[in-house]
Amino acid sequence: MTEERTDYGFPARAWAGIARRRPPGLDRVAWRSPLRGPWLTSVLGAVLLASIPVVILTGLLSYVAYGEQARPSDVGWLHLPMFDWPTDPSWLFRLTQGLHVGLGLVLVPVVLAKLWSVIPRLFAWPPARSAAQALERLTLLMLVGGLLFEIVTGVLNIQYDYVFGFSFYTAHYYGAWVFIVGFVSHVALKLPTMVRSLRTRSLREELRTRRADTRPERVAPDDGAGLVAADPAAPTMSRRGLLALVGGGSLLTFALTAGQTVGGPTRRLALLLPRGLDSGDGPLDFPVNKTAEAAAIVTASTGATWRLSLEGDGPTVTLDREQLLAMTQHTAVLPIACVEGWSTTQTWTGVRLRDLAAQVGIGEPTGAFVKSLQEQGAFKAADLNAGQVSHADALLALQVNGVDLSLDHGFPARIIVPAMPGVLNTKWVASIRFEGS
Ligand SMILES: Nc1nc2c(c(=O)[nH]1)N[C@H]1C(S)=C(S)[C@@H](COP(=O)(O)O)O[C@H]1N2
Ligand SMILES: [Mo]
Repeated sequence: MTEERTDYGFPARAWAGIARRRPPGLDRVAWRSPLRGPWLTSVLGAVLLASIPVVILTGLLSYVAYGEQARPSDVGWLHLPMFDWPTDPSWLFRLTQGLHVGLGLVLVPVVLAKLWSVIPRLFAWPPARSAAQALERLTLLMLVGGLLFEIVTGVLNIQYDYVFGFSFYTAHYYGAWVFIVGFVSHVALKLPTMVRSLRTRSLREELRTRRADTRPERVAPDDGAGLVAADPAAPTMSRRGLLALVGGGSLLTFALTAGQTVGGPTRRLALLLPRGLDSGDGPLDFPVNKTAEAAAIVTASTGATWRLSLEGDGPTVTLDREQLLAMTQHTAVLPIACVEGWSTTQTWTGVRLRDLAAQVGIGEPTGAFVKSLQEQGAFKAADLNAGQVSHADALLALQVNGVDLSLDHGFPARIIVPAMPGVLNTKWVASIRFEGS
């Protein structure tokens, strides 16, 4: 006699045993909120479905914008097809990165509410009833695990809290792919349910319903996906109240973040931006990513003995700051947009990079490698692409807002190029090697 088997291939009797042996405590957890149900989950899901692709796309664009060199490690076959990051419009990276960080933060309350809305499913026992369901739950693990990992690493990064012993960049990138696989599978599996569930109630009606009139969702016994409480408690808030709470949470997050990009007095509100608020006097008062002290830049090396060395076709040319100031100066209003989400637009003056390339016999630069005086740390060098070296507003800045750069902003000279990620705008430049002809 052959024993009956489940889809897992387990003997049915053994599986029935596992199913019966619910871990202690699980059945005592009673999820009784009368608000939970497929409609509520679907409303939150629809918001995330509309917005998360923007966060994913802008995140992947950030990877492209960084270019090859800024990456601390090789990501193997997850490498994306690359294109040269453009220089126009100059606010491009400010927009894409601001959206990535800003929208990512604003969605946190929505994500938490959605997790709350499906939590009974987390405690479902047995964990899966068929092979298909086991696979679905694996994609859920990638979805939820990946998302929480991205939120935690992302938030720690903008807090400058590199508590983890691995590269933020690599971890956030790998985590993103785990999440993307989970997200795409989840949408593919659940989209029909979401659409169906959204039709079961009217949002407008729901926004008019008071707590006293709030009733559990009515669903077919096999269609509630275990979300609707079997024994619902009396409502402590309406669905309207819950949506307002989530929306309010998102608005508050927005208010505490937007200042980091809007700037001016609103920057004081940007509590999620722990950059020092006092970063210099008057024209120099805009955020400093890393101070000269933190980068171990010694004042001696930036003083009168400082020389810029230029390499290209032929012998190396060295220039001091006076000689650079004697060259044609160009002024451009350009943003610094940091990967951490903050940005600021300032008026920079200095020598065009293409004029410097001409000094070493390169009439048509196709790239440049910039090195800083900085000896340690991650951002001490950068590779610029052809567009970035040859743009008319691509500068080796000597001044900002009409005054000499401060040491913290990169004195004696720093790179500033339109639409380039903040990190590549090297401060305390020591040398530039131009490629081209
Ligand atoms: N040498 C060097 N250049 C650097 C950095 C650095 O740490 N070292 N930080 C970069 C980063 S991440 C940003 S966002 C900008 C910030 O410029 P700011 O401090 O003048 O605002 O400088 C870039 N240039
Ligand atoms: Mo940055």
